[in-house]
Amino acid sequence: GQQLAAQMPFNPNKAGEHGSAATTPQPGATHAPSIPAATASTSTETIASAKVGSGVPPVGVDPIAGPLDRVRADASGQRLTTNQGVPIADNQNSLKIGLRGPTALEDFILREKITHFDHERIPERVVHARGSAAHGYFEAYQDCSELTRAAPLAQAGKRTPVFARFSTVVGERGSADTVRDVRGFAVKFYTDEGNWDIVGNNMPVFFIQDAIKFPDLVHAVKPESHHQMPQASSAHDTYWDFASLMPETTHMLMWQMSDRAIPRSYRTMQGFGVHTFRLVNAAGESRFCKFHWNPVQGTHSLVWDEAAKIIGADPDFHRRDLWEAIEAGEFPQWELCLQVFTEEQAAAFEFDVLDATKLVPEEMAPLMPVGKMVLNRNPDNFFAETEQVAFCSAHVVPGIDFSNDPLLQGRNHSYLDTQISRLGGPNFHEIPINSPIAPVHNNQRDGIHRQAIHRGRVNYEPNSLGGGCPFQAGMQGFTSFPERSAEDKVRGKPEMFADHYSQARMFWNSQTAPEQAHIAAAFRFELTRVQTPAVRERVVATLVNVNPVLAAAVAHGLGIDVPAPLPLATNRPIPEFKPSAALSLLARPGNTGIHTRKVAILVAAGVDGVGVRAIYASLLADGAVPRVVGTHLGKVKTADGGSLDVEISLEAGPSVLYDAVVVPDGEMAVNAMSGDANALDFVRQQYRHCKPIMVVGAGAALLQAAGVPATLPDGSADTALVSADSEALPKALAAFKQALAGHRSFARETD
Ligand code: HDE
Repeated sequence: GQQLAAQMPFNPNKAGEHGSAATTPQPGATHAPSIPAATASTSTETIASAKVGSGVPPVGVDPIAGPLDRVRADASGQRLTTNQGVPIADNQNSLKIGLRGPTALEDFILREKITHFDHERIPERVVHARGSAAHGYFEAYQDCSELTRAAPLAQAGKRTPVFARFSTVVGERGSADTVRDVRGFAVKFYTDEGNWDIVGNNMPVFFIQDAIKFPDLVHAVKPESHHQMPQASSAHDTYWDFASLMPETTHMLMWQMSDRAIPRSYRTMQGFGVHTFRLVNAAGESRFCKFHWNPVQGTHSLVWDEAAKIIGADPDFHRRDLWEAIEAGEFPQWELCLQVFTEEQAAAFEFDVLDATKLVPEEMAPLMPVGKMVLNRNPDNFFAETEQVAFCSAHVVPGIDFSNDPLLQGRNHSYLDTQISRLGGPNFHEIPINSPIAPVHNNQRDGIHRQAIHRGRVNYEPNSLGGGCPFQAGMQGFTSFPERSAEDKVRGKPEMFADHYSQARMFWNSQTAPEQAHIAAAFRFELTRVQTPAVRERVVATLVNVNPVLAAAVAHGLGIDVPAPLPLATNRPIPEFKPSAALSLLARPGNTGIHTRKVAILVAAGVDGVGVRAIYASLLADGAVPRVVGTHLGKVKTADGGSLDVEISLEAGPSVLYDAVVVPDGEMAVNAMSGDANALDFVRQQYRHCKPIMVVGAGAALLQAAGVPATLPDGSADTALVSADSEALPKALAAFKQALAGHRSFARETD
């Protein structure tokens, strides 16, 4: 076959038509050099079978790069052509009847170019429109075949390529990153048994219990239909009207109003599959499972005032952060943990595991780390990859199966369905980013934009004319777990679904004091924006059922009395859950130290240049990202007569874009900055947002000029405010780095 294919004419733009010849790069073909040369010349088939299927590809090699190479375009050294490959002589001028005359309809070059442009946009995702994605791999820690047949978990060290997309839910495609919202956390595994998607969020529960309510939820939270406001925000009447009339949202509201909704980075979020899934092993035995992704970088969130300001300072804050970290070789990693429990255990829980508004506390079923995901390559093209990727909760592989969670069952329909209008037809699985590495053979045919050219006349099964191929895989293939069921067909939900508050209470009780304060402030903010008093009151009446302190704090913020609690929807005894430390964001500091933390070093003429260089080098050596920030670009004169290059100005790089600040020594510089509103705001905001600050020598005067307190509000020492004179610099730097690794000093907060 290969010989035959090699003799065939080869059209590099239609590689898919030419069998295995198409998978071997042509002599002289230039590909984006995103993978090591050794693999760039390996055929897709070899990569798919040898590298993905059976074990461990060489370190740094990404098998998905091979298949994608086939469609990568590289115009370097090439002449400009039409879509038909016709060379274009003049791309500046349309064809006219006389230089000042009308344009000729004959100008096919003009018409083709404009027509294509007219159709460049596709509909954005109905939810999760704004997102960013990256390639990487999943590496299994161990053989999990006792639990599941799932291919990526088949053996220790096995690597499976992945593509992960993070997103906000409510905002449009061009909206800002740091809005208060749930974040999507979707991972596509290109396994050797087909594609498996975990389409999760950064919160482990959801707003509603049944898919039939999803359009109502989304209509309520999206910009209001008469005037399309507000953008990318839940702080408006229709959302809270709906939420307060659906008390099942309460637990999720607690998460949504927590700092989880304003992550510092996509890299510092947890991910959750949310629903109960099934693991099925080769013997057909099944256990329930929840999927958790825990960031090796630790969890870390913004504070609200900072998040709101970043929307203006850099609307691409999260997108840029992910992109830059990967470009810098700081590959973000997450551990995949399975939370496994049996049907018998589930039956004994005081909640229903089919209810997506409930989580399984880690104390009731521990997490088992089974592998890690490493994101190590940015996409080549946003549209081709990040925009066109199509995730689907129903994309499972042998070894993974669904539970009867009515939300999940509805999702399994929705995702494929929505792609048909978003990506324009039923063949979206052939778009390179969506096509599996595992071979695809079936009798599905035709449809808009079909890429594959199926040979022969057999497009049905069973057949004898095609030798019975493609044949059913039998027990090798996907088999649904034969769950027993003999029930009436009804519309309704189990009684246990009616407890809406016990886990919301558990969440509240599991938060640290600053986290609780942030939740109360978030409710206050959102409900202050709500204009209908009855809606505000109904939300507070819901919160009374969660915690009276929370309800009182929110009521106070709204200037209302605490209303009577909303009636409970069940007579069943309400379970009491113990606080779970794992539910606090502060429980996972991470182990990457100060890597990728951005530190501003404020400079002006007369700054201590030697000190700045030493601090810069020391931060850089430990993996942080220092930046010299001054009033304007160019050089500043240093105290010793030398000069420093300013990397960004105070205007373009305001405080909120940095995790910490250093004010170096140099009296003249500090005097100048003490009269500069941008510099004063910079240190004030660093302080207000609880970020580590280091002042050296005269630098302390800038804090005084800005009115930054020298101690914590209770009078005790502020360990995140490090003061050094130039002699003690190494010691001060060590203390500063420690504070930086610990993120923030919430004890300062007076918001
Ligand atoms: Fe989604 N959701 N969803 N969702 N969802 C979509 O699919 C839907 C739900 C999630 O980066 C859509 O391709 C229904 C829960 C993510 O491309 C759509 C229900 C969770 C993404 C859809 C839910 C999610 C989506 C829109 C309730 C966390 C973005 C575009 C029954 C476990 C994936 C698209 C990406 C996207 C439907 C609820 C996560 C319309 C009907 C619960 C991360 O199909």
